[in-house]
Amino acid sequence: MNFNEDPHRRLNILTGEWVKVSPHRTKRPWNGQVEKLPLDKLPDYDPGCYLCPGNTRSGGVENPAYKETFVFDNDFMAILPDTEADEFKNGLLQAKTEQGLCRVICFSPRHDLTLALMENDEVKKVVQLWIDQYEELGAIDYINHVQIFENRGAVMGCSNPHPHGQIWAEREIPTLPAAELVRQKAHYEAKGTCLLCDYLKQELGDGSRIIYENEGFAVLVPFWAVWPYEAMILPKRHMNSISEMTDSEKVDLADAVRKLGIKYDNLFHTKFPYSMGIHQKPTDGSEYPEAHFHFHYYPPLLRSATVKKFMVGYEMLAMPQRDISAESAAQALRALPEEHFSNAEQD
Ligand code: H2U
Ligand code: ZN
Repeated sequence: MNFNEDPHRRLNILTGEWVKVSPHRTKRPWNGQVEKLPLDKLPDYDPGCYLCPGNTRSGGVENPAYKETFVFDNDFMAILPDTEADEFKNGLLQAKTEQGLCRVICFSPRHDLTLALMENDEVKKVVQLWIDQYEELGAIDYINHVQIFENRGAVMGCSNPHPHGQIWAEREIPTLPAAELVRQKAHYEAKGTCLLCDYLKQELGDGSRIIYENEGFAVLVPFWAVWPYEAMILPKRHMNSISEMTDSEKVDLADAVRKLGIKYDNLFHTKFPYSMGIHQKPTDGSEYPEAHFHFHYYPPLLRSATVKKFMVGYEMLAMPQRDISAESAAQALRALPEEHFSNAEQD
């Protein structure tokens, strides 16, 4: 089977789902077409931004004059801490109450920055904040899962460019991380080894889908990527959660997050939109030795700063499909500079 010629399907080992790959539709990995749109130059402080230091949010609360990172309880939580446990069953209809809380994390007081444009030690503070929040929220009795994520860019439905992420912490383990844990556990029980440790060993040996690596982390396009430039960040050491990182691993994670962000932005000379998030050990008190923490990045752009991939038609009705192969996407990202284009242009 020729990965670059033959239509085929690939297995997502984390979910058990398949993705269709139609590589013959794009013979060349990278056609070099880049629409260079002018980047809207943002001010470093926006008086109308609800995340900037000192500004007032919708609920009337004033943000402190924060200097590094800042966390607050979301003023419009999607799940609430005081919802009582309740179940509904009527014939085939079922429902359950959800209990939890939502927080917003500002990565920087600077309105105009992004993770890709911040310094490594600043991103390391974001990493530390993720760890602190995971531990603090995970310690709450009824919180069994902490989902940390970032949703970036107007195409992803994010209206505020101020660098920020979110956390939803809740009683139930949500469906996607739960499905990945089932697969990781099955592998662990059958083979006695970690699924993602074994996968990473194979990817590092092969190299064709590796985008970037440092001592502690690998950044790669998963073999089963669905989104054109989908990526994962994986620790090289088996760790169940972000709490287990050494100080140098925190530095390496910050570096991996930055480098992937820079390469993404450099791909189409834009603030590359994406949703990213961390999957790790639930906080229900169980051990989960099979869990290998990792980041998923799901970016929608396909060919330029404005042409995105739509998950419609066949994909909504049948299964996901992609044209460019995971290997071509990784090759394009690997080849890009590790300096952000906006800094390079200033030099
Ligand atoms: P996005 O990451 O999708 O842009 O969401 C930002 C969050 O900020 C969103 O969940 C919250 C919204 O509820 N928010 C506040 O908590 N206070 C505000 O004053 C505005 C927005
Ligand atoms: Zn702002």
